[in-house]
Amino acid sequence: MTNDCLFCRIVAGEIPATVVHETDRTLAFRDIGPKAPVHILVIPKAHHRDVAELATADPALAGEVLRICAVVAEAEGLPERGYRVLFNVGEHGGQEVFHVHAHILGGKPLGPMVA
Ligand code: DGP
Repeated sequence: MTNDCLFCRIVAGEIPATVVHETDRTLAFRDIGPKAPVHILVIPKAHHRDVAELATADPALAGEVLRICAVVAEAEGLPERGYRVLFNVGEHGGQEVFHVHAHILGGKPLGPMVA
């Protein structure tokens, strides 16, 4: 837990969030500014800056985050039509919150990825 990290504070219950799934090591909650009908963030509870740092420090936990993405997508009914999972990394990647999070986006056609 780092006191100045927004998502650590959500994990600690200090900032409210609409939680859709929780395990010992992960938390999934709805994005505050959804970019699609379904927009959920999946995070490890432990603080890691981005997915590269997480995958290096704790590859099992990185895998667990991906597994939870599949679980949450299933619970939201997304697999039939498809959905997107993405990680933003760093300034050029558009990362704004420096506690690694997977975005799950779905519920409408998302089209091709654009830079
Ligand atoms: P990124 O650009 O990849 O760092 O995405 C950060 C996301 O976090 C962005 O889509 C908006 C979301 N977000 C920011 N603050 C909050 C918050 O306080 N609560 C929730 N639920 N989502 C937040």
